[in-house]
Amino acid sequence: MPTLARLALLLLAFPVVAQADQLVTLVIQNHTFSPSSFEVPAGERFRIQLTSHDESVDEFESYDMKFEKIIVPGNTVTVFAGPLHPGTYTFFDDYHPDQAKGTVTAVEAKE
Ligand SMILES: [Cu+2]
Repeated sequence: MPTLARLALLLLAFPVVAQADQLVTLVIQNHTFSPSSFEVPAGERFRIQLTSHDESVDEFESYDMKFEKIIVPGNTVTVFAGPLHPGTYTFFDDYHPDQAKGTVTAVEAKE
């Protein structure tokens, strides 16, 4: 295959890269996420920025979206997630998993 055609195919395969990632901001306080659930467009990468108002260390984690990050009180961390197929995905604070949990719902873009 000619190099240019190959390059065009490569670009088509990653249409999301050219777009700015959507940013979702969350807070954790008293080991509770706020908001605890939110929506993102399916098929797009996004970032979650989490600020901790907790008084002890938390671990922001998701098996579904494959991230894991320690967050100390007063700090802000950012994780990358997606692109996701339509559906609901969970995240939690691994140090307080029974209390601190939330969901992301990926919704198909409207035509
Ligand atoms: Cu916690």
